[in-house]
Amino acid sequence: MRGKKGGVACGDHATIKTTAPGQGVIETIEPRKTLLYRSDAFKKKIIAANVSQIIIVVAAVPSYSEELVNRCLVAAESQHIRAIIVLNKTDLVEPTQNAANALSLYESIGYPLVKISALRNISALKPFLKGNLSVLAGQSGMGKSTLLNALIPDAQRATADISTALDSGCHTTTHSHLYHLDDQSAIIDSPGIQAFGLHHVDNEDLAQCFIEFRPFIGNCRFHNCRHVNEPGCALIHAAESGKISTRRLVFYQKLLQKN
Ligand SMILES: Nc1nc2c(ncn2[C@@H]2O[C@H](COP(=O)(O)OP(=O)(O)OP(=O)(O)O)[C@@H](O)[C@H]2O)c(=O)[nH]1
Ligand SMILES: [Mg+2]
Ligand SMILES: [Zn+2]
Repeated sequence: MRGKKGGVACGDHATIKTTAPGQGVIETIEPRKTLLYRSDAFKKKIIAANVSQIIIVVAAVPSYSEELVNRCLVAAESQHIRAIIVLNKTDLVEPTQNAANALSLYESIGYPLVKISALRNISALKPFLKGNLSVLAGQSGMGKSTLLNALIPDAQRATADISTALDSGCHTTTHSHLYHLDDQSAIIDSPGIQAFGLHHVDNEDLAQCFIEFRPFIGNCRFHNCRHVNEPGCALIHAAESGKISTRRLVFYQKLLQKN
């Protein structure tokens, strides 16, 4: 980039002016189709530009955070980015079982849940990659870079043992990198994320980002219902009658307060 720093993200399309053989400067960045980012009150952190799909990578070891999964889903929905959940490390059979049970909720509301072992077999994921620009996102240590290496052995992404003492990853990947899979498909490996700020998602738009809430929105007694404790709330009623999950409604309400 000439002059202004930053501004360009992995996945951007740019026009470049060559200044010397093998060298150039970015002149312009084309308008973005999507922008996946997180934010707090002070700054925004871009994860990737122009992606059509986010692949949320989770594993039973180290334990994944359901809150982070929910936050990734909200960020994706707010940008109309397709989301799928990959449960990695299925070779760790016993711990994986609990995770699979907990994640079946997301499958039931419409998100594909793809179970793989990046170390042994990733074939279940391959059909989802066709025709997409995907980004691998998730906590440190879930196996994003291991998965990328399984897809593209030449990539030789650094991976690292998880620090089991802390039950967390150790932030091995520090920079995003895009890899082409074929003419129409590419995938981005990104650094592990610990916290996913959603300051940029307005409270009024939040309920729409919970896809299974959509059929009920608009049916509340009050048109400006926040779906917290209002009488005649269609979402609270839907949760009480088992049509939507209380877990997700509670998470929505929690997010509403924080934002
Ligand atoms: N048992 C098992 N271990 C795996 C699997 N996939 C990855 N791992 C291990 O998990 C650890 C972390 O993997 P990474 O690929 O570095 O994780 P990452 O998500 O890229 O982590 P960051 O770059 O820090 O965000 C490594 O020790 C991997 O060998 C798997 O399918 N099964
Ligand atoms: Mg990595
Ligand atoms: Zn309501």
